[in-house]
Amino acid sequence: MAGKSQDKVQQEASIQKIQVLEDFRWAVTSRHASLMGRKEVFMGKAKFGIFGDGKELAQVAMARAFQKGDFRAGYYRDQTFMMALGELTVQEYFAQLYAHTNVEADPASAGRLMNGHFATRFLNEDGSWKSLTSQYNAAADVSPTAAQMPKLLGLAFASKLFRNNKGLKDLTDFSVNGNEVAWGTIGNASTSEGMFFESMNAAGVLQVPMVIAVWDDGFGISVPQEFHTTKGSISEALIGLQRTDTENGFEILRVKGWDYEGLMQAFASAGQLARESHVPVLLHVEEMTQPQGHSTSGSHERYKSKERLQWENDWDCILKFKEYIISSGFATADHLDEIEGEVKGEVKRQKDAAWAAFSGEIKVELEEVLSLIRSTAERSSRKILLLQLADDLKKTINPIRKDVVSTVRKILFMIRGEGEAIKKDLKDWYSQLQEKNFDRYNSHLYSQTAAAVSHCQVIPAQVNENSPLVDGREILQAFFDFTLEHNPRFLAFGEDVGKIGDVNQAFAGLQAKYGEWRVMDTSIRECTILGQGIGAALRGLRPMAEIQYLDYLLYGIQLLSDDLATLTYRTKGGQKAPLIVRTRGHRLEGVWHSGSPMGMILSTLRGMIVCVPRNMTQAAGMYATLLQSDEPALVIECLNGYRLKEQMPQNIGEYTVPMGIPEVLREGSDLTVVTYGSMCRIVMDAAAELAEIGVSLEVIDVQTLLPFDTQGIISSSIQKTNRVLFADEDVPGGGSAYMMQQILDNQNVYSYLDAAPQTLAAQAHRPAYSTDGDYFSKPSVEDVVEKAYQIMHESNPKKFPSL
Ligand SMILES: Cc1ncc(C[n+]2csc(CCOP(=O)(O)OP(=O)(O)O)c2C)c(N)n1
Repeated sequence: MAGKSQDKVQQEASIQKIQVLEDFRWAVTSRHASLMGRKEVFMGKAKFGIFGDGKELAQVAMARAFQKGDFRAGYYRDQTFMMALGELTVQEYFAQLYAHTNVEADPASAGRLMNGHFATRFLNEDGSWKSLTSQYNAAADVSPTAAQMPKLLGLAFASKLFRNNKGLKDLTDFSVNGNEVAWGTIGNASTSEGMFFESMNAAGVLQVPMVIAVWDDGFGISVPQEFHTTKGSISEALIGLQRTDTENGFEILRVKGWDYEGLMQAFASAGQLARESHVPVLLHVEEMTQPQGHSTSGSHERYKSKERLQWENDWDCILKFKEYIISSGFATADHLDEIEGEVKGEVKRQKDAAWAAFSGEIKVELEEVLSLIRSTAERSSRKILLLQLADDLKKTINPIRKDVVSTVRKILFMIRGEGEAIKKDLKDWYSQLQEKNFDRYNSHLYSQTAAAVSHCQVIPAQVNENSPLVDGREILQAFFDFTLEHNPRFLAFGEDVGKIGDVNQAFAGLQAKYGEWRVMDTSIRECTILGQGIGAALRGLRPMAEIQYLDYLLYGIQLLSDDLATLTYRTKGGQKAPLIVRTRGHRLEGVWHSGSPMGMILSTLRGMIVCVPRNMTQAAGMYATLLQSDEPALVIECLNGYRLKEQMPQNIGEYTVPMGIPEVLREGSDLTVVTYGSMCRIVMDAAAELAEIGVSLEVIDVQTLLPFDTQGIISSSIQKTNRVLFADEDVPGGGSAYMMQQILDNQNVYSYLDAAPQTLAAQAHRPAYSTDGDYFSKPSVEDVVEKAYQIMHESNPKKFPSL
């Protein structure tokens, strides 16, 4: 084979030199951003700082291997990677440190997340998808250690689907033949988390293109490595995952965090292997440092020995990079100093620009309000006090919005007794500011796009006397069949979902009909089943992840709460993952198969839709609505409803059930009973019994708990009956208390009530086993009858004597 021409060799050397110096520029840019960032916190200009110093070199190598269409799911040290990709300017970096609430200033989180939480925008302003294959993608970070792992698995899983499911091949804005690699980063100590191990095992089983880089600096805050990991090394501990000639598994690579050439090679080969062959790779980057310690919360001199601190100085990756560049002849020490000098100046310039933009917005508000307070003071009897408050506000060093708003609120309270003409200007200004501040700090908990559930088209189910009575599960089966046929992006997976079509057979026969890439089994790992779903939904698919029983949602509730439920909020509409989580719960048998922990769900999953269908007809309609929308949801089917008979709607797959609209199941005049799920049948039975003694119940099925009765249907009912009971099978103070709070706080029913509003719930313990266990643990027909009767007795003891 002929050797390379002299020209070619020279050309390659010059490209290499340009690249090396570019990488050097990024590494020192990032380092100076870290150094200046820490000072900003200590000067009181930002609340907290966590930085990527000591991890720069590996990240420029990762950026070189990262391609358009790829995804990153990492953590708070990844600033160099983001900068080197061109997805984070220094100015944006500082804007986040200051908590600048502008999306243009901080595109990752609009000031909602503390610094070091990275994200790119996947969506246009109207919520439609950008072309993800034409851009670099970073899934929005979360703070809990290792919580990026399940989503990382899901992002990689999506590539697997795109490569193998031919029905997706036209979705070229989302994937080109599943060539996209999902790159993860994690700290060495965080690999101790269960989520890390669960994700690693799943990735090995699924053989997905996931490269997980462990940034190993020997500590987790103050705790040294030997306390974290068996054998003190995650790559040693995981050696059993290593693939062999005959078995699938992981490729495991080790490299030093200061070794530029080694890093470039390792990331390039990891990327290639994952991209081409869908082999997952663990890349253990050892001997990293943390020059400024963990964060601004304290000094690492408290827990690192003198020797360790000295070692960290000597093996600093930028120092080593400089040595490498000089010894390879790419640049002289003077040239590198010159570059670093320029970089430092540029970092400072961008930092100052970020501060000017951040503080400038607040200053405008401050100046406006000062002038308004002064003019209000001229008309007010509290003139001196108001001028004093204005003066104090003006003197505030580095004022923030709270200073402005809190002064205005104090003044408005102070002058509450004065005439409207005096207060008007300030009140009007404050009310406009409240709107702006709502948008800055409180918006986007739910979708604000045209695809929000509230905008979905309502199509009623069509049933008539000829509609056949079938088992509830057959209605779901018909719905899933229709959806698999008509919506190529839809897929379902979970424990026992594939071959047998789930434990209650709503997917029976559908894997055989549509294939293993549409309806699939997973191993027993609730958290990463949800991660698979989040990742696939982030990449434009419509996954349905099944949790076999509601009781086991606990294994995944942290992920749903920290990641999925906050996603739209924490990116201010920059990313979405409209995952549908399907599960079944409420009544069946015993401590772990009949739970109804709605309180837990309602307090942790704000940001998700929560549907509680009373039967499978309603469930199928809810799924249809959700698949039209861009919001993530949890749907809890009734465990005891799969064999109950329902009429098969003629337009299965097409009819929808609106979200947040309760249904009146029975009209009545004495007492409104608000309930949902399996309790609907029990309350309806109780209503029939009570009717015989002249008590007329109005029974309302709320249908969805989030959103909750957006049209005031319950208050209309209470206006008629003047009494209300909230009934469910959660613990006391759980779902029933939530429903009562929603009505009392939001629907102003107090003046219509003739009796105290009440709740009826299960016992505080989990339900005991078997039918008797259920009877003595959960509300029964008799419980509802007696409770409703008691309310009637209190209103009219003569007509309803005590029991
Ligand atoms: C679930 C969870 N537990 C604890 C913390 C607090 N915490 C933040 S970072 C950290 C140490 C992480 O160390 P490591 O994974 O080695 O990453 P490094 O910061 O060293 O890069 C801890 C304990 C957290 N964020 N999340």
